[in-house]
Amino acid sequence: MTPIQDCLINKNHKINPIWIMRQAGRYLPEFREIRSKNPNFIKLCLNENLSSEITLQPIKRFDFDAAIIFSDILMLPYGLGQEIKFEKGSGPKLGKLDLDLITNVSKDEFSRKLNPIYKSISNISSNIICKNKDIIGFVGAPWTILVYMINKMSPKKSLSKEIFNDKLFINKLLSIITKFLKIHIENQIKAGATIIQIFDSWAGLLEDNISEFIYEPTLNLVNHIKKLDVPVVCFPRGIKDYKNFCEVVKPDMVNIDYNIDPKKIIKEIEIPVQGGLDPKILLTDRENLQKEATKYLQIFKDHPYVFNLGHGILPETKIEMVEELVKIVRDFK
Ligand code: 1CP
Repeated sequence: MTPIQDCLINKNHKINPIWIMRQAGRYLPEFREIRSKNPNFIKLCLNENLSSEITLQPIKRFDFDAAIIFSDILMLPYGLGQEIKFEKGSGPKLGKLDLDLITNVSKDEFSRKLNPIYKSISNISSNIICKNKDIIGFVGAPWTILVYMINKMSPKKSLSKEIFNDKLFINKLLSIITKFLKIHIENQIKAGATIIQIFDSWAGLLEDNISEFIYEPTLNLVNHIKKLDVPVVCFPRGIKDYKNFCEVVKPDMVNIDYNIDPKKIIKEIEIPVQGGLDPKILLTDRENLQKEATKYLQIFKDHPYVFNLGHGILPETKIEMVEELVKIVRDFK
């Protein structure tokens, strides 16, 4: 059994598994090298040989307990035919959203467009380096995908709140997105994904309608994944009430963000927990890293806990600090 699956099932497991969000990314020189020769990000995600190689880069360096497939949550709008470009420095830019067009996309057409991702998962899962490791497939939560599809860029850049006024439109779009997320998840599992993580990076944008726009569509996905007999991890970043989220959505594990007090979580949440450490801690020094990482390990020492960060690793992170973090987690007793 893999270390993470053991942690999910066995309350008395001893060692905390570790992997890192965005572990295949710009902090790695070997990733930057491939990226510099491949300026088109979508094409890179759809190059099964290169995406497999990138996925394995952090495994070779740090021997993490899970490989997360190198792809992007925004491959979903791409699969639905919405234009998408990643421009240097300004993040993703999406084209016109045509509801009639995406309503008529067939399951086969969608799966065919994203097929290199599934081939890459299958490559990785048969690679000997991944023996006894989980292969993490992932999707964006319906709400987060909807935000990008309607806003057409990162809400970090700009967000006009009026776009969320048309509830009928939102519900229609959420239901199309959810239908295709299920197909994308099934395809990833068939190809060899052993865990699915749902990233709801913009869950924190909503103050009203949380139940309708976040809980219900996510619960729908979670129930679907459970039927496929694969554990599901939710990351509802920025949500205020993790306890309530877990009670309603019931994922197998929840990834907490770095604004959440782990001492509060340990009292409130019974299910396995993942993550939490602020990625900025990796930009400080070894002593501080030791102190902050040990804080999480101590707090969760009698709770099923997978070590991870409270958001993606930052591109300016030094390799030595990641090596140090892995050592701290593996040496903790
Ligand atoms: O070289 C580059 O500039 C590419 C940077 C990059 C990378 C490495 C992007 C662009 N996506 C990815 C890969 C990626 N994205 C992975 C797989 C690799 C891994 O984790 O090791 C995963 C799981 C994601 C997920 C993802 N993409 C999320 C959810 C997690 C999170 O960070 O909140 C989101 C929101 C995206 C959208 C996205 N992809 C890339 C950018 C610049 C953005 C926009 C982020 C924003 O709105 O600010």
